[in-house]
Amino acid sequence: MVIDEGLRQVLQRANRVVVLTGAGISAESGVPTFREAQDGLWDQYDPEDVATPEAFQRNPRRVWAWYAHRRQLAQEVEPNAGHWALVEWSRALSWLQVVTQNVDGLHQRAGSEHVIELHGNIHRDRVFDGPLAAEVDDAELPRCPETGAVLRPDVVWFGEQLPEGAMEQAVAAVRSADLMLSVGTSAVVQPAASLPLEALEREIPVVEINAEPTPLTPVASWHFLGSAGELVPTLVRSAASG
Ligand code: BV8
Repeated sequence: MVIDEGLRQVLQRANRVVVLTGAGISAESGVPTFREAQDGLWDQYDPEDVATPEAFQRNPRRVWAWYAHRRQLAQEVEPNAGHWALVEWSRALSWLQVVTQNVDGLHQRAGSEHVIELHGNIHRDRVFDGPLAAEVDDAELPRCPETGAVLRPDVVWFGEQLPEGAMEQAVAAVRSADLMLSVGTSAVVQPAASLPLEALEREIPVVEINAEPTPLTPVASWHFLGSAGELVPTLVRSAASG
């Protein structure tokens, strides 16, 4: 990772940093990325088949099996050097705001505070407020102990609104930042993917760290191809080197 003079200056002057993260920052903890989560056991389903309200309405048992599998994985792993480096950096700044698309809760486990979870959290459940398809046998489904209502994972599915206020908070953080990072995301899912573009429109530098090029790569102020677990700590060390 070659950090040129321009980036070194930006890192050293940075005081208010927003970091957008995706599945790539959790990959080295052993959590399959969202795309990989469709491999192995799940390669026969595409996200539209298991991560939409319609999929749950039609086949809640199958959707629960996928989320229970991923919840178990997320419970068994630990944060990695990428998560930890953001916590360390936050201590040297006025503030560092993590805005994550991940539902695994690893940023919080590493010690990041006030994390904005744009797509919810796989460790939480909430009541499913739609009707289930008539033919569904809902006998085995998890239910709210108080009301008996069918529960669903508290994540945002495709076609669903983000949690109340999440995007507003994220946009506000971007607008008052002096540096933004995009780490480990394929940068295609909206509206999360619009956040780095909002920064660039306001001439706030955006640094991308990802294992492969994305639609953000050509417009990012700097981009580094590689692993978050290695490159994020290197970037943080450069910022702290004064
Ligand atoms: C909404 C939670 C509005 C669930 C997720 C056409 C055009 C534009 C938009 C749309 C469209 N059609 C539909 C839409 C809207 C849709 C969307 O954006 N679709 C995309 C596919 C085009 N968006 C929505 O539906 C959103 N809601 O728009 O509502 C609305 C308006 C009115 C009325 C109602 C609604 C909701 C989207 C949220 C969906 N939920 N997750 C769950 O997790 O099960 S999305 C899920 O996939 C993730 O959360 C993440 O956001 C997204 C992409 O995943 P990534 O995190 O980027 O992971 P991915 O695997 O893709 O990439 C990982 C990257 O890391 C890779 O690039 C890889 O190279 C890299 N990597 C791997 N290892 C490493 C690494 N990098 C560094 N180091 C490593 N070690």
